[in-house]
Amino acid sequence: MSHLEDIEKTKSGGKQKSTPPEIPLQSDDFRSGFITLIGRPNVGKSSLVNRIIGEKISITAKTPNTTRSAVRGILERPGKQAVFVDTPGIHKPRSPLGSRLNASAYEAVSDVDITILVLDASKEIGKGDQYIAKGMSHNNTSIVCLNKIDLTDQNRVMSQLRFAAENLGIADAEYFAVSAQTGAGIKHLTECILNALPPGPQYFPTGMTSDTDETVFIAELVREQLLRFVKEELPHSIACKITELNWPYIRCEILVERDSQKAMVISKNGHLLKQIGINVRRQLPPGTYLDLIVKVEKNWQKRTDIIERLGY
Ligand SMILES: Nc1nc2c(ncn2[C@@H]2O[C@H](COP(=O)(O)OP(=O)(O)OP(=O)(O)O)[C@@H](O)[C@H]2O)c(=O)[nH]1
Ligand SMILES: [Mg+2]
Repeated sequence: MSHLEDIEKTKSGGKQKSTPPEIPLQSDDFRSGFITLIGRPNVGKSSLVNRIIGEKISITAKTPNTTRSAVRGILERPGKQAVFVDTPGIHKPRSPLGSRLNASAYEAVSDVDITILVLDASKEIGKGDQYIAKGMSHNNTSIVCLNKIDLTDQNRVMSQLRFAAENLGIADAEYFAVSAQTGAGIKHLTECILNALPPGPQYFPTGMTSDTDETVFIAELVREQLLRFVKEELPHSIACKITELNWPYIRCEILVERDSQKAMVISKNGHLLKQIGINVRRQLPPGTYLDLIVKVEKNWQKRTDIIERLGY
């Protein structure tokens, strides 16, 4: 079930969350597993999960540190279920929020069946990637995925793969060259992952593509649109939270850290906010009324109580 189908249910049923359908009895040869994607910020982890699942599971943006918590996308095939876990980009933290994002990525790699280290083919593979590779568990299947190959030529792709194989120190890794943008290499990657799944249970009900709560997903859609338009330090200072969902009415609070940022988000005549509202509503069922409220929560990135309250 997609997020939007969930909202459709809210519309008709008036309930905030739909009751999950019963999980059918499964045969002994069912195969399943958790596959976590890790990597530096902005390498395209969320774009890859969306491309593999075939719908928007996790928001993406040009700015680094877009993903703020582990996000699961579920892929089904007859007798198989693969749960892909998108994670925040691992980076040098400059705030308690940054530390929380890193911790959330590391939590998501412990005890999974397959770890995918995502690299950006258009950038030099560097210390950041090596650092993350070192922290990878050696108890499970490791995949190295060179993404954004549409931005570079075949020779560079080959030299990047060779460099990764010689310098990242990941034993027995399988290497893939893909583009989340064009879809190149994705089918092959997906098939290999499905073939590597160990015997296991069906973790989620049939037809479910994500387990993200619909209020969290809508707040993310608002944040994604804001990230498209705001500049400088603002992307890191923005957080969104749905405070009321009573279809067709949805109230979303946009937190910023300073009064000057509030003015930037509201902008002259509320023009920016209006545009954000239009772009988000386009992705929601027709008739949705989205109320966007901008609030100042001084230095929230440094306040662990607020970080926790926001669910990061
Ligand atoms: N050209 C090209 N751009 C890509 C590709 N994959 C992702 N991008 C772009 O790269 C940027 C970052 O993508 P994300 O998927 O948000 O990256 P991420 O690794 O999830 O980033 P964080 O959540 O910040 O860690 C976005 O502007 C994407 O559109 C690709 O294969 N080719
Ligand atoms: Mg991301």
